Amino acid sequence: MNKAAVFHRALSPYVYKYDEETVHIRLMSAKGDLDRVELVHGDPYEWDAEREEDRDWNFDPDKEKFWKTATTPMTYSGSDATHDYWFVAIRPAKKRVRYGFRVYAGDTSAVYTERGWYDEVPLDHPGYYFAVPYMNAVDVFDAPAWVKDTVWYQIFPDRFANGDPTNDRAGTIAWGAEAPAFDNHFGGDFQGVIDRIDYLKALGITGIYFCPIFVAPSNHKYDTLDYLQLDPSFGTEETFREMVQLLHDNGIRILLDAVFNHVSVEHPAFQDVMTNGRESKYANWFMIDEFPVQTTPAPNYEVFAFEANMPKLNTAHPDVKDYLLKVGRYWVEEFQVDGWRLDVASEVDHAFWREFRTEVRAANPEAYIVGECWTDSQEWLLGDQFDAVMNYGLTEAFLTFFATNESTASAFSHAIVRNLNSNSMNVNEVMFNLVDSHDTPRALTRANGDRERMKLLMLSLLTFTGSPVIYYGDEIGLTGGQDPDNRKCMVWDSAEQDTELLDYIKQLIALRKQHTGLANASSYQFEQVNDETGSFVIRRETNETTYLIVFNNGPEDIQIDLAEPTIDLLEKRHYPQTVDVPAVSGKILQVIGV
Ligand code: ARE
Ligand code: CA
Repeated sequence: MNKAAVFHRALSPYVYKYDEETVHIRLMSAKGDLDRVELVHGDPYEWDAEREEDRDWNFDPDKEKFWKTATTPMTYSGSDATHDYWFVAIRPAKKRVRYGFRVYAGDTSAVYTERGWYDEVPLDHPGYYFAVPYMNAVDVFDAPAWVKDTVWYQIFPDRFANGDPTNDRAGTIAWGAEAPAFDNHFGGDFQGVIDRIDYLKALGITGIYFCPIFVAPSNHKYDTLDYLQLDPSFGTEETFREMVQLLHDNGIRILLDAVFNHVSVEHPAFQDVMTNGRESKYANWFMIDEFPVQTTPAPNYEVFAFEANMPKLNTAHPDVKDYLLKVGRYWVEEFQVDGWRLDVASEVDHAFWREFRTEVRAANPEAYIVGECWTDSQEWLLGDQFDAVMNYGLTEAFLTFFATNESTASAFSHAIVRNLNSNSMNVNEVMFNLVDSHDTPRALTRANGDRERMKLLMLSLLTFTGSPVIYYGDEIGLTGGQDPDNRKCMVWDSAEQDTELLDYIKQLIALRKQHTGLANASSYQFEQVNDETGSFVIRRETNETTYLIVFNNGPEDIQIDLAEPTIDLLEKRHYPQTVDVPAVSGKILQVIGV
């Protein structure tokens, strides 16, 4: 037994309140070390019945006492490269629980508590154990439920559709006439989205994430000049309002991009500091090393990355907070925007994000808040800041397996299990899951243009737990390397579109909407993982439905024998007990339920 590897902390994602009645508890252990794990748990104030008269709030080491405990088996929920994960959900009668773990390896067992290891369950006092002291309803993670059922579409506004050439800025290039560059514009706008509503409805997406739309000098608009003004090349407030209304009327939600880490060097506040130096009333809006401010040869103030044209805002300053919180509220209140994607979120302070959540949720209690964090994001996902993050941790696992076929089925399963166990299930269910974006090469390019690999990648994304995102153009076979090549103009000539890929993705989106179990099931279980054939089966279960999704990532056509536990389920639906899965393809089997 490898006790050193057994790990639990009394905090998310190892223990958390899944809902007002339910506590989820996880334990990690060395891969293959433990045969089974039991949760030992009880009410911290409840003693064994026969000893009731002994009830004594003060611990009396001389008195023999018996704390009342129960035992509940934990389930093995998967492994990554080095650890096994164990899970249990319990519903404490009095919304409080003390708990520990009895672990078994071969013919040995031991009890792991907050105070360390014991041979037997220490019954003299619950004080030894990990605790959920009390489950206050307001502390339960409250992401908006509509996100689970949303299929997102990310639009880079300048490149989706040019519906109104009259708002094109000087120098705008004819649609698709040149390769995208860091400084060229193609005239995409809100009218273009309005004109293409039938395309979006036919695709089946139910949410659009717009890259920044506020006035800014660049073509990407991540260098904001005024958060309360739409960029005129995208259209007027009236057209924006018309677009929002039309999208909402068609069941499509809207997410805007909040770029609060920094502004443009041309922002009036920064320009005032450049002119008036220390005397400027905005001097403390930024982090200036010394005056006078200089932008060359290197900025003497904090910036995003090394970008002198992106001075970092001091979001701890009360005036900056007021300014930005007003923005966060304004677009939700005035235009019914459904939420925010937060740019460079992990570099802005937590205190600001806590106030931001309060402000935005006051304006719309159902607003979705998703941060751009590329690494472990636990400290933003405790329920007081973000609902989710852009799940780039998953992106690389998906691409290196399905797109480039560089990793094995077991390595893929390890990466997914690790990702799912690094966040609470509440977060996993509303994660913003993407295979590419305006900041990465396109998935089809990573797949070297292989449409079958792209289809398998989309099958995985669209049957995964959480909220899937399609980057505009991926559905019709757009390619592109690193920024700016990944921001080509959308292709509207169907003769130039990969209509087979488009039809396949439309079917997947329709399936996901028809079978809510694929969107809402919290379980995501790997079975039959086979590195020789590059195949595995995913089991997803809700109370009334079980889905098996079979994947064959390898070059050979194969047959997958659905393992024993599945066959009895299969009998109920008379599905074949073996499934033929051609090379580089997958299938969704609904084995029971409606
Ligand atoms: C572009 C080029 C740069 C070039 C610059 C010159 O990419 O190489 O130096 O132009 O002007 C926006 C534009 C970009 C532009 C950038 C800077 O969209 O086209 O760069 O501004 O001018 C990290 C951050 C993450 C950030 C990415 C870009 O963590 O927050 O870098 N993403 C957001 C937006 C971007 C936007 C900005 C930030 C700035 O989504 O579109 O860029 O507001 C690893 C790391 C990540 C890293 C990621 C990508 O995975 O873990 O931390 O993201 O690589 O580089
Ligand atoms: Ca235009």
